[in-house]
Amino acid sequence: MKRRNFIKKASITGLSLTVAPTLTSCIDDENKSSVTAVKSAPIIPIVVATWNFKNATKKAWEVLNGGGSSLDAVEQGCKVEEADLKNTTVGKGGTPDRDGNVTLDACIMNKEGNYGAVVCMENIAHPISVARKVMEDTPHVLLAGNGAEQFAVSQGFKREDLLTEGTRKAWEKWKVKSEYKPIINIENHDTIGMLAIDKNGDISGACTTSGLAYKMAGRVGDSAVIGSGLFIDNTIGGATATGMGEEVLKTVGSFLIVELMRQGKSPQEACEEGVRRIVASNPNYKNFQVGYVALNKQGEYGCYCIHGGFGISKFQEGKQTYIKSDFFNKA
Ligand code: SD4
Repeated sequence: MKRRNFIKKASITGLSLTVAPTLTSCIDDENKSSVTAVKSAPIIPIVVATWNFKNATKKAWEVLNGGGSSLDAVEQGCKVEEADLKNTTVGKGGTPDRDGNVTLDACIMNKEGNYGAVVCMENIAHPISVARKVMEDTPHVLLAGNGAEQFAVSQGFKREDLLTEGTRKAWEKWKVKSEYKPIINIENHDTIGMLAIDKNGDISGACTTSGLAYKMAGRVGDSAVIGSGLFIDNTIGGATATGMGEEVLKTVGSFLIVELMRQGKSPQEACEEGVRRIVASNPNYKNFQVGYVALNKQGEYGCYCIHGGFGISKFQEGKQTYIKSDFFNKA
């Protein structure tokens, strides 16, 4: 029986859904089978993140396992990727815009529903920590450009050149043709969005990126915009996104997914609906990728994307897993 029919039937017959197995379209790479059976009690702590960010989820897990808050876990986890020069879409070593400037977007959201973000910030290697400062130490939620950089410096962050030898050379090569053509899953899609539930059962999230490679100067994507790249509601769960930010922004993707979970959808069903909204309104979907991951307060997770190749990393019960996401475009 199809899961949706099962749910329909179950609600008509009054069957309890809390003990029913929830099959997701995520595939556990190690077990080669569908995962995420519902357990009656949440299995926490747990951290999930976009892509195969093993080191980041490991760091977040260490924080959670040591009794740390989900907020500390997502900040510390994301910082691992921001510091990794091999990751060319996050933090230092991120790919620059068309003019050769590395501009970073990041946001963080806590269990109280507070949010802090920086967009289009240059010269500061850890935008996720600046975003947290914006949330905790200013009366605002979002600082942009020079203002964000100045605020960071005033808080003790040091200015540094974020362009590396490798990203500079790649940009110079790109300039020869100056073609703006994102390549699905390759050039532009390694943003880290992370969701964690700590031992107290509280959820937080963070998202950090250098955005689309060779974007126009001043371009801001979804990652640091509340409700688009990230949304957290501690009574429901959270969602985060990676991929073509313009499409996520237009559908307010992460907020949509959390609201769908509020209405009773599983994280998997909500992610699938989030992707369908994009595809339904955009015949051009074959040319770009969007991937979502969601986590509810029961510790259930789900992920879905437009094209194959996306996956999520998870750390739960002391074990790390990479989970391949199912996808829409099977043609
Ligand atoms: C953006 N969503 O700026 C980001 C890009 C991304 O991996 O996810 N890169 O549109």
